[in-house]
Amino acid sequence: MGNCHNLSNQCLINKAEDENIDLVWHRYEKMLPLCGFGEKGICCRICMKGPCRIDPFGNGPQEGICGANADTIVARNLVRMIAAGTAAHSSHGKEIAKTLMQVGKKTSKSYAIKDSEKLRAIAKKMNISIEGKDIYQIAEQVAYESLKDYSRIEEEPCTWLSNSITPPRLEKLEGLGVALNNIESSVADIMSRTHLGTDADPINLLLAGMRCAIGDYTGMQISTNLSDVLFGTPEPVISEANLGVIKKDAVNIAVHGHNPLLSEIIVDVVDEMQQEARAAGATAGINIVGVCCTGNEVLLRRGIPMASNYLSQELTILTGALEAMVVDVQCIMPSLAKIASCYHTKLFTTMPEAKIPGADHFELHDENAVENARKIVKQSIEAYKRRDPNKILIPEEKSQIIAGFSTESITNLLSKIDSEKPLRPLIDNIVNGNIRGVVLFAGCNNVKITQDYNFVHMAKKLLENNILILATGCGAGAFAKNSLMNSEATNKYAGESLKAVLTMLGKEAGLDAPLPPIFHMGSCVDNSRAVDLAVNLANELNIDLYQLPVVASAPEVMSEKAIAIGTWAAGLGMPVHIGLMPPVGGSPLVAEVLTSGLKDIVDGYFIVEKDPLEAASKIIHVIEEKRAALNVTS
Ligand code: XCC
Repeated sequence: MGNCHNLSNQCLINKAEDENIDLVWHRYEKMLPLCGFGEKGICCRICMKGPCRIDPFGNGPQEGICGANADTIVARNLVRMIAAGTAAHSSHGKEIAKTLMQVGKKTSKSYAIKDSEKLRAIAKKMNISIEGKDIYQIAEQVAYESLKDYSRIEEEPCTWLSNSITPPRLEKLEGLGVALNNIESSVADIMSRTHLGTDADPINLLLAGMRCAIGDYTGMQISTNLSDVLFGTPEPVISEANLGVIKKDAVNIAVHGHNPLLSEIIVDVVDEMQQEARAAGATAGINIVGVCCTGNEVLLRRGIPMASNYLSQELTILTGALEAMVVDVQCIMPSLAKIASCYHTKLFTTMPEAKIPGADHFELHDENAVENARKIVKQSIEAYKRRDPNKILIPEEKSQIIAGFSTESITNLLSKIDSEKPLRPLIDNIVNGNIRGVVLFAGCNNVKITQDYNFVHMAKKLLENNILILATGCGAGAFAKNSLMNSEATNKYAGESLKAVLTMLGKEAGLDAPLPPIFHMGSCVDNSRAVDLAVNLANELNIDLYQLPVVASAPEVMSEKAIAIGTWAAGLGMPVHIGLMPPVGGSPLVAEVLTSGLKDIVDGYFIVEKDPLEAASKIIHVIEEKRAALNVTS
């Protein structure tokens, strides 16, 4: 088979059809029509008297067997989604914190401290004295204090919450009783209060959901910051994205999931095994590529190219040139095992909590991480020998990207212009209107929307209107794949004044081209980086977060984690655009609270709009309103 141009996804979807392989899009078609009760959130499976469903048209039952009405059922279902998202993100952070603890105790065989300067800065932020302590003692104490955020009994708010948001925001959250003291108990609280016959008040449930979502935010702060200590704080890096990064003559290994604990080690061991791969006939050696947020983690820190974001993960195997997919946790389609079995591709699971029938399980622990990573790479080299050349179809499409925009790297760059007040150049350009505002794109792909379409079309309109974009997760993947994260994109899509700012910053960065118009800040847990930047701006201006002309957007929202992120973003005061209605349509009350009532309580709220151009217009309107309220209308 030859190469196909442009339609990189479509040609592989056609290939799947020729080979009778079902992909996510086919399974979606087969699932239609989707369950209307489920979509509206009015199906209750919380006890075994039912399942109950409320008739949304008012003709049938309006109460479940226990008497719970649509408002209670919808609110309970929604907050359980938030709890699942929070559990996922924060357990990721806990793993990282436990690893840092082992490093601090000098019992780790596989990990070390890569960014000691950041570790010291974190200790300072956490009020941990570093006087007379060596780096290991500091690491141990930082890890210990971070782990306390998962287990504190005392009532004071989590350390990683109170040290990372603006003082007025903390006060507001404390006043509402949502400045949580313990991430894990906030998840347990949701499970407990949503048990049959406990909390039936939708507003009380939603408030608990907000507290839990703030726990999601807290866990993200821990994940991002402690990962930077262990693996390095991202600096701008040039790489490539899209399926074209898979090389025909290489042993291709995809790392997929979320937690960098495994992928970092895989990247480390590859160097020593290049020769072995060449000896097996792979003239281009070993090529690691990324998928989803594990992909974002290794892209930002190691420059590893990104093959795919969420929805097209199966297509990486369809290329027929992927020797192995190594997965850790979250967003991994169980279908990968079946598709891999149609090819020579090995699927390796690595975490005790994430096994997939049909995959090979190499469990990753600190004591065996390097050894198991070597075994995985070795088996991938073996798999290369079993490739079927007739099955290979690698789309040529790939885009050049500049990634690696951590809060620190942005601040360092700005400090070249103003070393005393590094944020000033950014603030000045926002105040004078060269940059009208900032939109943080986060969240997933959803099969209900043509993959990446809404991200791309919204971004182009926002850029044209001189709005700077930050991106994480699969949103960042969408922009990376679609050539929106390079200097050319600035020249092509940014409005004149935004282009001028990015050109000036590009010069400061030593490029003879502008910075990209969309800053890749990392994986989903790295949404905390965007918050850090916004908090620094707000503190510098002595205002609260909600006053900034900043909006968050998840146009292709899908996972429970995305619901948790959207909820805390609103809780921190941001208007949050989502491209699809979460399953709350069955309760006009809950829908109204989320899209409007919330604004009176926490300043942030949800804007639901599927059409990307309409969504961009609404966001531009909100940004202009915020500018007017700040009196910066120029
Ligand atoms: Fe998953 Fe993070 Fe969503 Fe992508 S963006 S589909 S959650 S990989 Ni987080």
